[in-house]
Amino acid sequence: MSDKTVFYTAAICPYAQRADIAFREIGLELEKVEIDLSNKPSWYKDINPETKVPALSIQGKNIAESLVLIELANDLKPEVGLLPADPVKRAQIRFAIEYFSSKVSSAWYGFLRDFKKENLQKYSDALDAAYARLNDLLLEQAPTGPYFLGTQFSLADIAIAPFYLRQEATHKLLLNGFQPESLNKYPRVKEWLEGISSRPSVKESYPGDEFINENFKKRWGLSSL
Ligand SMILES: N[C@@H](CCC(=O)N[C@@H](CS)C(=O)NCC(=O)O)C(=O)O
Repeated sequence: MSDKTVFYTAAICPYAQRADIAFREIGLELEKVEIDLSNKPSWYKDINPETKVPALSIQGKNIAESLVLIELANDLKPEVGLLPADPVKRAQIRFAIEYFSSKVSSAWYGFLRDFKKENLQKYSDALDAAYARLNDLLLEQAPTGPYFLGTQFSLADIAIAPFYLRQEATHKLLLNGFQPESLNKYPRVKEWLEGISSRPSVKESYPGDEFINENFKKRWGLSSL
């Protein structure tokens, strides 16, 4: 097995973008291989038997799963500070990642699966409830952002940004710029979501709203509401 570091990714995939951001943040030198998810090469199962992206070949080993890979990025270069040393803060970061995924992203996926105007209010209510809680979590860390911890960019921002960007893309292009009420109610949440969206590693690893929407429209058969 070669000692080359190879990152297997796909532009559409938010999980893969998590790893991409983390590798950029630590300045990991790697070769990038784009996997066509609609026509996966047969050799890819030797890299990741689950045949999902992201995966990384490093030091002759193959590692998969986005949350494992962003933790690996932190472990390779702890001095960058993507995860602070304090065990309680580390737990709070991991909790925020899990919370966003189970409350915000799952409400969004649920809405996409049954994409109708009459479901918008329920979706909006779910976002408002989640952002109220996230506001508390953010204020517990720091009174201002732009990041989850305040000024230090961390794994919480890395794990959440790719999902937020894709959600926003659908809000802008398929929901006529819809925004949940809570974003105006909680300036710390708004500042945080803007802060993570404009981080260079996040912007540079994002393929753009149009690309995401075209792909979603094809995959989910969506059109603007
Ligand atoms: N739990 C995995 C999820 C990765 C995942 O679902 N990747 C999707 C693309 S976004 C994939 O590779 N799908 C291909 C397939 O399921 O065949 C992670 O966090 O890395």
